[in-house]
Amino acid sequence: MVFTVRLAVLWSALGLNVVQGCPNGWESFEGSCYFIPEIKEDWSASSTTCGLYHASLVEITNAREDNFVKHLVSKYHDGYSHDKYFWLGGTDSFVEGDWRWIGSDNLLTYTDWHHGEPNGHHDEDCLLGQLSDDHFDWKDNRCTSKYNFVCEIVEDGDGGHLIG
Ligand SMILES: [Ca+2]
Ligand SMILES: [Ca+2]
Repeated sequence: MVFTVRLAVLWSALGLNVVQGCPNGWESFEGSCYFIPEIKEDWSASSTTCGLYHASLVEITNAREDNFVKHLVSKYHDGYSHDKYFWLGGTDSFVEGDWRWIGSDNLLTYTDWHHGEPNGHHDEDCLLGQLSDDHFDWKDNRCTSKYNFVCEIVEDGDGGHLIG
């Protein structure tokens, strides 16, 4: 896994475009590529790390993608059973209550908030996915907590995956 990650970074560093498919170790779904690095970081560092792969923290825009990400984190959870929290790309750190995706700056349209969330107001400005039994839903959380996270490379306009 470490080798494939380094290879993906190397490709990015060389500015090569992957015309179809995803870098080794990344999973493909409806034109995007997804990856969960084997590290835990705070939200900002997670966002920076995804950027090293020329990706962003994942942006979930519909129920299909939500379901795909649920399966992705469930699979990761099978290997690391204590890991059930994953940073997602949403934040309201700029304007309280104005939730946006960090990659595109779009407002959240589709949401999957856990009952009663978001509830942290100014204390919780980052979007956390929580895996519990058969559910995967969202809560706002303190951005400084360290968790796993999901990176996404979005397909470019020409139908290829722009990497670099
Ligand atoms: Ca907030
Ligand atoms: Ca909360």
